Amino acid sequence: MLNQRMSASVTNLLSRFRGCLVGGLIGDCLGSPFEGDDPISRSVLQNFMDKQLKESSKLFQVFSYTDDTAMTKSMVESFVQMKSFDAKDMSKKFTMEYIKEPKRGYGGNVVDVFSALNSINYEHPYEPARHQFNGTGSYGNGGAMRTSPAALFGYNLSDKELISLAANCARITHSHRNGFNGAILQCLAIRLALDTETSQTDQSFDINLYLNRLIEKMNEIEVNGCESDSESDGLNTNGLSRTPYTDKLKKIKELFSDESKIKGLSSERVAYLFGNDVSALNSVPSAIYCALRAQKPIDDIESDNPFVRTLYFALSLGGDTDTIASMACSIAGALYGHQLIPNVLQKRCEDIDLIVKYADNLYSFVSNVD
Ligand code: F2R
Ligand code: MG
Ligand code: MG
Repeated sequence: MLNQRMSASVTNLLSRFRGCLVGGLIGDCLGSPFEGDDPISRSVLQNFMDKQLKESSKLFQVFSYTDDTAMTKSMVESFVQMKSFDAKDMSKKFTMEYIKEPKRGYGGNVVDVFSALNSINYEHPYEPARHQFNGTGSYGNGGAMRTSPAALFGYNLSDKELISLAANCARITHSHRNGFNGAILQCLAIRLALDTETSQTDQSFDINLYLNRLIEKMNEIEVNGCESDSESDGLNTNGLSRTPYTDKLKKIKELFSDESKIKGLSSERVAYLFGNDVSALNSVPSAIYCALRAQKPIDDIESDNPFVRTLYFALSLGGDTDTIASMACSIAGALYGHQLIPNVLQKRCEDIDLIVKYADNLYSFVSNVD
């Protein structure tokens, strides 16, 4: 039986679930060749994208996924098998996946968490992450990059319950408040995208409303904390803003209030304003910016498809391209649905069929609960 949230919801929810996971996979696979580069020129990228969008390339290149997708897959597998969130099982799945395929480009320090989890037999799944970085915890974007399954599995939850789910999934590896708050923000950005009606003719939607809702939620979380906050979660901000995500979202809103400001903003400037590195604070707001900016045409990006523009713009920021593109394209996929994602881009990704199946599994779960 469909519950209240589902029955009142937007059109094409299955397509949006698929779009979200497939978008994340495409961003990761096509972003990984550029990870660590400086902002990338539009001509280099146009060549790259033209090649990837061609069906008839002689050597049809398929790109491997990285840690972003490896951990996303483990999240889905844990949710689907356990039919609930089980921190012990999820922490074990992350670790087993890493042991099976360690060369997926994992973060520099998160591998120590896997090793510690394994040595304590997953009995206290939040403990190892708390000891990272002399007890401050990781503020890397590893919690945010894999959060899309939480947004889908938690589709029927209240906002409060979803926020707690996203935080708890992230805290297995990221106990710094900027680490798990980044995961919460990315999760809420996907939830809002799933709920946002887009125009059938030009895929437009109300960006101001979208940002107002995100700002309201993040401000509440950053000011009051979420249920997962505790003394050791990096609440001491050492004189920095206590609301860094809200501050960046407000800046994004300010820019979008003036079309001329947005139009003139280069990729370099976006990377400078919002970041392009492996910290969650310097990548999640950037990913949201890319997904929103791509709703309208962008100078020098030759595509009338907002999903393709999202990918393109996210890659152009340089830096942590696989992760920023993965997060941006998850949001774009949840907004526009699977049907807008070019088939040829999907075929370029390792495990595309499995990812579609995983999206269907999550959709079945949320549409069958009483
Ligand atoms: N690791 C990478 N890319 C490196 C190059 C990969 C290469 N292409 C290859 O093939 O090998 N990418 C992946 O890592 C990011 C996610 O990282 P995650 O999971 O957050 O890891 P970690 O180790 O927790 O944090 C990452 C780095 O952030 C800094 N850091 C975090 N918290 C800190 C703190 N409290 N104090 C100081 N520094 C902190 C550290 O430098 C960590 O190593 C994604 O981009 C993914 O794609
Ligand atoms: Mg990666
Ligand atoms: Mg990355």
